[in-house]
Formats: sequence, structure tokens, C-alpha cells
Amino acid sequence: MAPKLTRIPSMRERVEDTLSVHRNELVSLLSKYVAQGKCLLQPHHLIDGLESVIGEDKGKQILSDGPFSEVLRSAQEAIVVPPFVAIAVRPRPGVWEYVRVNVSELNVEQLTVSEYLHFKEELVDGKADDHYVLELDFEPFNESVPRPTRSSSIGNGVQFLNRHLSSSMFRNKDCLEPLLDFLRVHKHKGVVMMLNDRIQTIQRLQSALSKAEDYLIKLPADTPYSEFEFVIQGMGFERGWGDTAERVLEMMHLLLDILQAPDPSTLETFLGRLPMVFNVVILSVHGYFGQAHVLGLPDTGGQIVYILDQVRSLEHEMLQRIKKQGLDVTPRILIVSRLIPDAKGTTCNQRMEKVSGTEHASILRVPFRSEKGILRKWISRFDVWPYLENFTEDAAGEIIGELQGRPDLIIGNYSDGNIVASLLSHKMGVTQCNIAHALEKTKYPDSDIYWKRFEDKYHFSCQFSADLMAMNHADFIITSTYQEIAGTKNTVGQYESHKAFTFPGLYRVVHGIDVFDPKFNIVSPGADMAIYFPFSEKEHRLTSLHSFIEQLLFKPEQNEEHIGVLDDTSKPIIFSMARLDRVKNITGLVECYGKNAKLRELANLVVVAGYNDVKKSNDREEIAEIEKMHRLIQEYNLRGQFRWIASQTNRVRNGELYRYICDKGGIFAQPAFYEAFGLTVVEAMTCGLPTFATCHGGPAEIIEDGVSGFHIDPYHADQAAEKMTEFFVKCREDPNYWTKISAGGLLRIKERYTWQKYSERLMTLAGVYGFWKYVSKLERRETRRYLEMFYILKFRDLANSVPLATDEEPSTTDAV
Ligand code: UDP
Ligand code: LCN
Repeated sequence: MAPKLTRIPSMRERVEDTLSVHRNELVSLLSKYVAQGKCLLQPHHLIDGLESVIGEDKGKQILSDGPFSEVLRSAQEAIVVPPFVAIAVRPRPGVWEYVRVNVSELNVEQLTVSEYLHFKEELVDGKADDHYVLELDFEPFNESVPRPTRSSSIGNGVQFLNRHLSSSMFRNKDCLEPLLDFLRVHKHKGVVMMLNDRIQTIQRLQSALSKAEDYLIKLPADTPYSEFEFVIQGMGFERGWGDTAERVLEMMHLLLDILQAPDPSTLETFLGRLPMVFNVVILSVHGYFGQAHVLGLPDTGGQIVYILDQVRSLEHEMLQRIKKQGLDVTPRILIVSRLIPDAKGTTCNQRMEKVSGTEHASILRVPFRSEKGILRKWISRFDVWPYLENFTEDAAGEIIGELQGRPDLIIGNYSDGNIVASLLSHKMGVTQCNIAHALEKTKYPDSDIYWKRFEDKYHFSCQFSADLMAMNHADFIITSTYQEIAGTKNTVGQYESHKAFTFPGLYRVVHGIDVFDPKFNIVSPGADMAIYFPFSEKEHRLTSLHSFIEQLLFKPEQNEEHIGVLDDTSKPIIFSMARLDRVKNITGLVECYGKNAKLRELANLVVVAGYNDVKKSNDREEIAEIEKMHRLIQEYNLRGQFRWIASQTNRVRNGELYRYICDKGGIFAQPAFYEAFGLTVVEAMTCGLPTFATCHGGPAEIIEDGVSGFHIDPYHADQAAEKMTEFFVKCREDPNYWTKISAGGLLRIKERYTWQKYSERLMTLAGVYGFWKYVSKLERRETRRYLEMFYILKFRDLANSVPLATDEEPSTTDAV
């Protein structure tokens, strides 16, 4: 007999059911929440409340078997405005529901997102009856965009899109027409590629392909394109199919297969090979963007490392593809950043700078201009908003001048780069890709509802509005991990947090971004293999740097580069390296090491972070961390076991430093409270250094706990220290254990985190989404017009309300 299908109860029904079964307990629990008065409760408050009111055992029972269990377990927040308690429930990543209980009357209602947000606003504004609050809703525009429904499909956008495109081409042959048009209009700088005017219809294309196939199959495979160019031109084909008879045939077979019976992988390979990207613009606006001496400066970290490595690898991939497609085009990559006249000894005051290790990539810098003239000094990334419109206009002119035309792909980085990328791509009609590195919204709890409190320092009303616009404008978005998009079972993803929120008094977002949108793709970066390679590659090791490294680690002298000494230099080293921000929690690592006598006996601790002198920093947060570090050294009497080295900007030397730590049987520790991705984790693992990294954020995905490294929880620092201790004990007992974890890390990197894989993927995505943009241009126009209106009516005023900086006062940062 077929199993009986039962309907899944709604959230409202689950709460109602529980009310009828556990009426007493639930009333007492909800009354306890309500007794707190108007407030916003976090998940841990909800669970704590349950246990305290009902008693641990009964509470656990309700949690484990009642229908209410799922509601409470997946609650992300609750809003209490007596006599109501409204709960935002997230049964799985990307899916949200809202219920509200009237505790006096014991009735339960399901709320729409708009009703929930309206209710939430009462926390700030009291009861408001304004029915004309501006609501942003992108859902109607996306109705025609296909999207997956399973949370596990999030971040595989391109696969999904290819499946959708190929199945609609298969079902309806008319859907092949856009492909023909796309190939016919394909040009670079006025030069026609792929098809010429001889081919006007699908039938004609099919017969021309068959004819070309008959002809090419008879030629030796390696016959260069120039030898048969004129023949196939006469059949209707232009350059771009390949550089030899064999490659042209391969590409033509792909197209013949698509015309006959399209399937997702053939479509992806074909679109990915189409020569579409020759000129790329990469935006990283706030600066300092340079190749040397910038990593110790505020707001400059992984984003710069990422882009420089990305550019080198991308250029290599582009050159290879251009050659293989039989074209003679020189690619260009422009990194567009801010020109900072007072550049503090960096090159950030130069207009143009060639990227080392590339032939065709440069940094193009454009100053921030306002009615006060050109801004000379650096300003924090939180204060850049009033400058971006002029910056876009000026940059557009410079880009077109440099490239002698429009770019083919624009890649934004971080909120400021992504909004500029949106404005440029809107203006030029170019495919846009966004990369966030980190979104700020989840880092600052309740920064939407209480936005006014954050406004002076952070201007989040601008930043989150810019993020929303850029996310909706982008053709595709690349993230380093899944959690960046949709979080985990229990935590909300960075993008997901833009799905629905409210800025009371400003506007309400009911459908901001949908993490199921096929524009999301996980494409993880790697580490530059020329710098970060395994310690075991003896022939490549930079042994000439060892004496410098040994001085850095062991020289007794105490100065501004290093303080602290290591008495027993034969012990393994626990190594960490990061900016000295609070969120990186380097001081947390020092503290947990200080507290664990056994760990101190087994290993030394070395950190590379910031400065050891407060006078050298103008960053409030960094200053607090420097002071804390000095306190900890005293409090735990770390002399003899701890070394604090100031930030090191020589990456080649840093690479050898990771390997030197390997030689000593050491480990890398990354203890951040939250890490969006974590390049140092990838760098350490690429060198073969066993890595213990935070379980909050990207590293939780990079490392498989116990196999390719270990997860540590900075909020349970004692356990983290214990885990490291166990590791060193185990290594003493079994010398192969260290090698096993090191090899596990290397394998993980090889499989997932390399720049080569990244660039291949990025180029393929540019092809598929470029085609998708072409196919869906009508629907996209509607979104664009909506965004335009929002930009002009709302965003500009917000941006212009941020005070312009003056060159007199010193700039300070306050970042998390
Ligand atoms: N870095 C460095 N010297 C330092 C600190 C960091 O060269 O003193 C480099 C580090 O090797 C990595 C990047 O800066 O390449 C930091 O990137 P990550 O993703 O770990 O963190 P972010 O700073 O972007 O938050
Ligand atoms: C910014 C961060 O905070 C890091 O976690 C990333 O690794 C870095 O950017 C590069 O994407």
C-alpha cells in the first residue's frame, strides 16, 4: 500500500498544537518573555527562558519531542511587545516564517514578512499606524527567474541555470534562437567573431556546421587556423572557434550537440569557451590598494591579497583561452582603486601601477573628489559614501580611455566596490560580478532595527542600501563559502541577512535578496602557490631566509619589531598571524595559552600582529588590543614562552615562515570570533602546517575537523587550548600524527582551494551569465528601472548626508 501523504503542519499549527498539549508550561514560558517588557530576544535567550521556567528536564522534553520544539529550535529572534510575542523561525537555510502569539488571549497567528517587520518596528517607534511605509520588494521581478528549492543547492547557481537553459532549449526549439542571435552579434572592438552574415537561421547554422565538420575532419588535427580560415569564413564562420582544426571541430561538435539535444554540461562547456572576456575591470575602492607596505594599514587585509593573486591567475587563464580560441587579442585587467595623495610611503598616490608578475594588468587610481576639491588623506571604508558617485563618473572616463572602449566584465569588491560596479555596469551594459569578502550586517547585531545608533560612526543605512542594490543589480555573485550565502543550520548567512529587515523611519525590505537565486556561486580562492608551497618541497625552499626568520623568532633583543623571548627554541611553535583587530581575537589566543600550563610546557606561542607600541597606531580598536596584549604578558608571566612580532608585509618571507614552523613540528592557530573566509588558514594549509581555526565562519568549511585540521571555538577558549594540547601529546606518542594532519590539509587544498580552479570557474561563469544576461534582458530592465528609482530617490540623499572629510583632522577607524 502506498504510504499515506500527510500535510506538513504550518508554524502556526505547531504552536497551537503545543498550546493545547503543554498549555501550562507554554503559558508560563511566554509570560516570562512578556514580563521583560518590550524587547528583542536572541535564540539563546529563548532557550534559557525555557529551561529556567519549566525546569531543565521538562524544558528538554518539550524541546525534543513537542511540535513546538522545531519552532523554538529554529527561532532566530523573538520580538516582545506585550501582550504579544512574535517569533522569526528559520526551519532551514534561506527559509523563514513568522508567527505571533497573543499571550493574554492565547491565540496564534501566522504573519507575513511585512506584518512581522511592521510589528518589529514598534520596538523603536511605538505603535505606528502609517500604512505608507516604503517597502522594497524584489520578488515580483524575479518571478520568471528559475530557482532551486533545496537548501543544499544554494551556491551552485550556474549548474542550475544550465539545467534550466538546456531543458527549455530541448522542450522548445524556439529557445535556440537567442543562442543564434548571441553568436551573430558577438564582436570585440568592432571585429566580428564566431558567425558572419551568411548564417541567418538555425537550419542554416546546422547545415553550415555539418559542412565545416566534413571539411575539417579531413585535415590533420594540428592544422593551424590560418590555413583554413578563408574556407570556413565562406561557410559563415569567423574567428573564435579554436586555433587548430582539432579545437575548431571540438567546439563545433559541442554546438551541434546543443542544437540536437542540449544538455547542461555541454552548454556550460560551450558557453564557457566562447571568447567573451578580454578586458576586465576590478573595483576595490577604499584603498590603500598597493603591492607593498599596505597590509599593516587599517582596512587593508585579505581583500588586497585576494585581488592581486586573482589578477595574476586570471591573466594566465585569459591568455591561455585566447590562444586556444585562435585569437590575437591582448587582454587587459584594470584594478580601479582610490588615489590617495597623502599615501604614507605607499604607492597609492600614483595614478597607474603595473601589477608585478603580470604583463597586462595594472592598478588605476582615481581620487575622491567633492565640491571641496580632491581629498588627500585616507578615510575609513565606513565614510566613503558621499564620494562614490563622482568617483564612478571619473573612473568611467579613465577606464574607457585606458581600454579604448568598454570592459567585458566588471567585478566589484566589498560594499563600496560593488555599488560602483553596479553604477558602471548599468551605464555601460556590461556583465557584473560581485564579491563581498565580508558583509558588515551580521557582524553588528541589530544594526538594522537600531540603525540610528550606529549611524554616526558606521553609516550602515548607506552601506546596507548599497549592498541591496548591488546584490540585485549583479549578474552573478561569487562567494568563498556556502555559509557566506546561507549560513549554517543554526546561523544566518551574510547574504541571507539581507532577505528581510527594516530600517524604522527609513524603509522596510520585504524581499531584499533571495539566497536561492541562481546568481550565487561558491568559487573559493586559494593561495599563491609560488609563495605558499609545501614545506616538503626541499628544492624550492628559501633557506637563505632562515637566518632572518630565526632572528625574528629568537633574537633576544626587544624592539619595535619583536618583544618576548623563547627560552627553549627546540619546542614546537603555535603560530598565528592576523591584523590586530578585536574580531581576530589574537589576544584571546594568548590568554588561553597563558592559562594552560600543559600547553605552555609543550609548545611556544608566536604571533605576528599589528604593532607592539600604541604610539604607532591610530586605530582605536587596535590600540585597545595592544594594551590588552601587554597586560596579558604580565598577568600570565609569558616571558620565555611567547614572542610577539609586529605585522610582516613581506609575503615571500611569510611563506617561508609558515614552512619554518612546519620544520619545527608546529601548528597554525586562527582564533577569530568570526572570520568571513580566512586566507591565512588556506596559506598555512597550503604550506602543510596543521591548522586549528575558528568554527565561526569560513574556516569551518575549509577544514574538516580532525581530518584536514581542527575547529576551535573562541567562545570556549579553554577547550581550544585543550585540543591543541591533545594534539601535541599525540604527536609525541606518534610522530606520524603530525604528518597525517598536514597531509590531510594539503589534500583538502588541492581539491578545493587553488587559484587555478578559481580562474577557470570565473571565466566559465562570465560566459554563462553573459549569455543569460542577453537572454533575459527584458526582465532585467524592469529590475534596473526599479533600482534606478531607489538610487535616485533614497540612496543619494543617504550618501550625501554622510559628512565629507576634511584633510586637517587625523582619520581613525573603529572596525570590527
Ligand atoms: N598578512 C600579512 N601580514 C600580516 C598579517 C596578515 O601579510 O602581518 C596577510 C595574510 O598572509 C593574508 C592576509 O594578510 O594573506 C589576511 O587575510 P585574511 O583573509 O586572513 O584576513 P583579513 O585581513 O582579510 O580579514
Ligand atoms: C576579508 C575577510 O574578512 C577574510 O575573511 C577574507 O579571507 C578576505 O577578505 C579575502 O576574501
